[in-house]
Amino acid sequence: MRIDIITIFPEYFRPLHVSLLGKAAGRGIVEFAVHDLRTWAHDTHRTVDDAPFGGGPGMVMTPAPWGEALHAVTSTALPGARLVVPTPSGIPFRQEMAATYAACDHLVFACGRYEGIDARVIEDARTSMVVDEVSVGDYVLSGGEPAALVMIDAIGRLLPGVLGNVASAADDSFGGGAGPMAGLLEGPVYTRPRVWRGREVPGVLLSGDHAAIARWQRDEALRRTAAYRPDLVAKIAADALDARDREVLSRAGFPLRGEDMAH
Ligand code: 6GU
Repeated sequence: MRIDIITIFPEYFRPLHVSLLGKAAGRGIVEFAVHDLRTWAHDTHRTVDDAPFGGGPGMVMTPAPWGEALHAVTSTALPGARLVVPTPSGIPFRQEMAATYAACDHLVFACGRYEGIDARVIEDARTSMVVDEVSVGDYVLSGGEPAALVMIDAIGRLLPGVLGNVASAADDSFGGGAGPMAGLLEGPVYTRPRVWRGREVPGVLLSGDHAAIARWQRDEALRRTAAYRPDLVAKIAADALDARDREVLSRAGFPLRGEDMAH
């Protein structure tokens, strides 16, 4: 996979050379190219922003440098290249979108600062490629750079050969797909020592009883999801909850729907 990033802060992307993504890049699984937007700003001050038409606070990124930058970067685009524009007013970035992007050969991230990029840049880009305006959560960051890093990390770890254990992606919170833990947050995990500061690892995990372990892990996942993300529990299909699931949720004080009780 090729990932181009256009930004006024190229140094922001140094973390791409670290850890899992750095190793994937070293092995040729992903190739990163970070471009300084100011390369395409031609006045003496290399200006990339201006006051917004219509008034208001902050500055808007001007269209000319972006137009040239996107032309330069996409002139060598691979077929099916997609443009991702991080913005708090975009569609929510979710695990399924990370999986969709991980199946692409070429992604271009256009990182805006200030109050955003002149809207005509996105309109114009849409005439030649698929463009997604994407948000990483309901809070405001000072620019698209940290959001792009978050998305690239989520995408990169899904690329074939990046994760050591192929099963580990399917086990993640949100990664369950059609698996038994689909739609649930992952519960707690433990390792040696068996006792630490007087706290014991739950006995069932040492029992060797794989069915009991799986059931306990599902109970914990249900409890955690009910406590932290009741919106996710509400999204689970009624027929995906067995009697024990409903008992665990009910004891956790989670209000069960009529259709859940019918099963
Ligand atoms: Cl993608 N960009 C910015 N600037 N803020 C955000 C965001 C993106 N997602 C959530 N907040």
